[in-house]
Amino acid sequence: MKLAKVLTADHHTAVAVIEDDQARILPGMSSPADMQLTALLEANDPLATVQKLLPKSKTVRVDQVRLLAPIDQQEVWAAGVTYKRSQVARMEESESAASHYDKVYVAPRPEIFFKATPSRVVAPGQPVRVRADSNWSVPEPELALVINSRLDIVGYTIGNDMSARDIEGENPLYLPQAKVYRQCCALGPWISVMNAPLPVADTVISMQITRGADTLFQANTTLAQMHRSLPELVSWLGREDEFPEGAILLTGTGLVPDNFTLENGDEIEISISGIGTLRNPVVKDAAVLRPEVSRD
Ligand code: DO4
Ligand code: MG
Repeated sequence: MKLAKVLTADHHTAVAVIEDDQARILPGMSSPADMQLTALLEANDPLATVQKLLPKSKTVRVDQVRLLAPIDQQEVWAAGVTYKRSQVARMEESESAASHYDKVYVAPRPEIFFKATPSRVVAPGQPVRVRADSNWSVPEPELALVINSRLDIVGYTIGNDMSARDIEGENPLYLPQAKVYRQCCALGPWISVMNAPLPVADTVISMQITRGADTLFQANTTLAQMHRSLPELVSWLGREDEFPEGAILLTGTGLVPDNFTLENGDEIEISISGIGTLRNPVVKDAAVLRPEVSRD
């Protein structure tokens, strides 16, 4: 079932079930508009809860609503170096930190970092940003786990962990600046809620980047290439931490374009089989928002 957060034609935020070209808008529940999705994800059986609401839904064409990012108040976290491809790319970009990436790939404790608050997350069709102070930035197409407050994986969506590789490569202590900034993450197009775990061996993640009429990058990988299991990543995220609203966990990238940087106007398309396709244009300003201020 595809559970989307939508903006209706009369400007209301609602949760809808997407079926082909139709959006079945669920009736509002007792929780506030910005917690309706969370209320469903927190239910003991989200699929059964939605099924019960469907007879009271209002059906419109999908093009009559706007898809919002499928997130309420959840924090977005991300795992890193979970695929060999990411380990190799990181070791190449950062001479000084190469051994850290090597070690974290095989260590029991994975790399997990804070990625975004909801205000930094963009919806399908909305621009993701390249920092104006980065000359080497890439999208990272990642399976995103939707987790409730009990740390159950209740759904899956697509995430783009935008990354400034030059900033991250210069010094690993710059990682938060390379990863967390305005419009640094895209999520969507909806949450796939399934009654069985995602089939790891068969799930394909693909990414295409276009500039005008040219395709600059096209590649795919599968979840089977991931070096860790999904429950393993969630259990590390939940160690000594609590997520009263649930959380979104990006699971790392298995695709890293070589000799490539995103530019203003590029288009990114990320597909994950069994979930859907997330498309976003890229924006990069000519100058940084606030110029450098010197020490004296
Ligand atoms: O350590 C840097 C970040 C790694 C990452 O984001 C990834 O592997 O996806
Ligand atoms: Mg990543």
